Amino acid sequence: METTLLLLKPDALHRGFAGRILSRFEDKGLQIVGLRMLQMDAELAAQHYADHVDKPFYKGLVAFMTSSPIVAAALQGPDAVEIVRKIMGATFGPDAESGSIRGDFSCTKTYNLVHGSDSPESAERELALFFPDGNLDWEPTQGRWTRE
Ligand code: 3AN
Repeated sequence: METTLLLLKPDALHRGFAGRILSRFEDKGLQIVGLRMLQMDAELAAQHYADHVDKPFYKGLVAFMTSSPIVAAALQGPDAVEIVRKIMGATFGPDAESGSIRGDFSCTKTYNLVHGSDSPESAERELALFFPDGNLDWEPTQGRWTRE
């Protein structure tokens, strides 16, 4: 069983997609075990995007991510990291497959609606940033039908 971090970026909230996007993960059988609405500050953005600090898009990405509130969700399920990435689609909207969130709702590189951890190790690090109090270990009862 894995738990991963999903972020609904500012564009997802401005465009009123928060509920619809979260529903896609719930529909698949993933469980929301943690949920927060917050505005990232520069420090949290720097920690979260530490791997990208030298990239040319870093400054714009941080400015965008700190510009207005986001939603952070902890999603749990078997292979949650991989499943979430698949449902999100390829990084850039124009490349993302139809049927994925980015494929259906984004036609830009920057405004791609969602972030999902890219490995179990990243998930652990990122969940600690956005859910520092933990409390993600309660036991949902849907598992009889969505787990093997
Ligand atoms: P993903 O979010 O699919 O894991 P990463 O980790 O390669 O993608 O990039 C992190 C974020 O940085 C992306 N979600 C995207 O918003 C942004 N990003 C990456 N490359 C570019 C780029 N060339 N131009 C603008 N934004 C970018």
